[in-house]
Amino acid sequence: MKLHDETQRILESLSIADGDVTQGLAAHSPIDGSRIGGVAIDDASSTEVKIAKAHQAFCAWRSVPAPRRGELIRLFGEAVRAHKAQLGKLVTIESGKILQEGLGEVQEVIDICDFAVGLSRQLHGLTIASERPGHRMMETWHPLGPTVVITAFNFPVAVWAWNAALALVCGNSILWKPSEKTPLTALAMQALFEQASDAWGDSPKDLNQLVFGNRETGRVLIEQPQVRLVSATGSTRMGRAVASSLAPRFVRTILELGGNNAAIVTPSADLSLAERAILFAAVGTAGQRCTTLRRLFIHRSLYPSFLDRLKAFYERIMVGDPMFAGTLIGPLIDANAYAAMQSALGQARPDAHWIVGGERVRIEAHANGIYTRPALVAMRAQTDIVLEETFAPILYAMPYDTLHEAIELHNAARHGLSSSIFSNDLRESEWFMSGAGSDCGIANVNIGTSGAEIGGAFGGEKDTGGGRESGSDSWKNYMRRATNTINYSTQLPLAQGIRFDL
Ligand code: UN1
Repeated sequence: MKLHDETQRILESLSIADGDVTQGLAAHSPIDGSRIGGVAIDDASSTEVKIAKAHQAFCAWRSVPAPRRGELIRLFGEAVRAHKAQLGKLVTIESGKILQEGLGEVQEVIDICDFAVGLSRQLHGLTIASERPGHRMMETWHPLGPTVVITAFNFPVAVWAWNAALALVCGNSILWKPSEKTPLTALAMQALFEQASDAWGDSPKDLNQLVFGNRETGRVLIEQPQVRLVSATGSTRMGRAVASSLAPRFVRTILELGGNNAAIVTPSADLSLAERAILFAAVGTAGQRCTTLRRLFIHRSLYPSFLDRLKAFYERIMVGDPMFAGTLIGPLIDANAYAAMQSALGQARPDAHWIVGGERVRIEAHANGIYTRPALVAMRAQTDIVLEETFAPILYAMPYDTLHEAIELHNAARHGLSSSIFSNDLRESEWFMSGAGSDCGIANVNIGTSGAEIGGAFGGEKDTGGGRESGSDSWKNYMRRATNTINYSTQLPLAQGIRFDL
């Protein structure tokens, strides 16, 4: 069946009638470059109307008890669970990631819903000892306001869900601007969300609204005074523009702006475990995850032999149609990604011992899909191009002599998202995770840089933007904190012992 028909069949099974609009934003599949549907686009005035509706929805939703808000997310999560197979396929068709990863992404949506449901009964603050007799201090957490969520093509549904599931149980309303490259998976999520809202009962309308458009729509979206939080995933350039336009109004941001993630392979590493972990992290999702492994520091004693092992995998790993069971690498998102990859390899070449892979793969049935072999580059040193994040499957490998040197090289990147060490030496792994070790938001031992679970806080430092989403106490980003001091005595003692007698 043609991808267009298959896509429309999935959308119909989710009761979506408007996934094939011809005027507006066209959706294409990177599998073969063909048009698979289209959505209507928002202009400045329709975006403003949506923001006003989001504000209204927020004003009603913030007074609904949090566990009741959690019930909506439970219903939504159940709906996603029931449709996991179709949704996983849709993610694969629209983003090009292999079916296993498409299904994994949908599972990530289900997982964060489960997490958010539990959380809806645990939005708790502290009680704090007061220095004044007959007084009590406490913290309460309140809904923050309409929340804008901007997501990228590579995780078209999970990253929205990390934000939306939490923000909704926290009492906020959502305006979601998906990537222009993946509008149909967003339509699917929206349809299931609306079905869950109907099943919930009298939930306010417009709790989650989609905004389709271009950069201009994005600008309108973040310039409205009602918006209190913007959570954006994408390039550092985009994040910098968002942050600087919001700073004068002190609108809160959660920024997740990519990474130039690295791993260190030490002499004590379990090499067969390391090579599998490195491969998944470096070539999974065709190198198009924020958490993709892009730099590898190998102890000099292992440098040639371990690289040879990796090279053998690179030479035989299967690139092709992401729907086929044996495929491990699907297409790149578009021709720009391939051009960026070629340009990076060209810049690396003079400083490389050798490069394996990187060439275009022609898939006969999908002549217009952009497929490439992943590239492994044995570098002489960490040059400027290695310090750039190129959103493609390129892994630069470099030797190191001491762990101190490896950590310095590791932390030299501008980004600070994810990192790993492969070591069975307790001293080395603890050093790597310590304050003097990796400067990233994620520091792993004996697993790769990608594929984080939803239970931990996700995000990183420096050019990654500093935001934290998903698990742990990330929910606090979606709420405002009030400190309450209650005097239950008949006296009025002042703090700091100040006397102010009338
Ligand atoms: C991203 O690439 O923006 O840790 C998110 C991972 C996934 C999420 C990646 N759970 O690789």
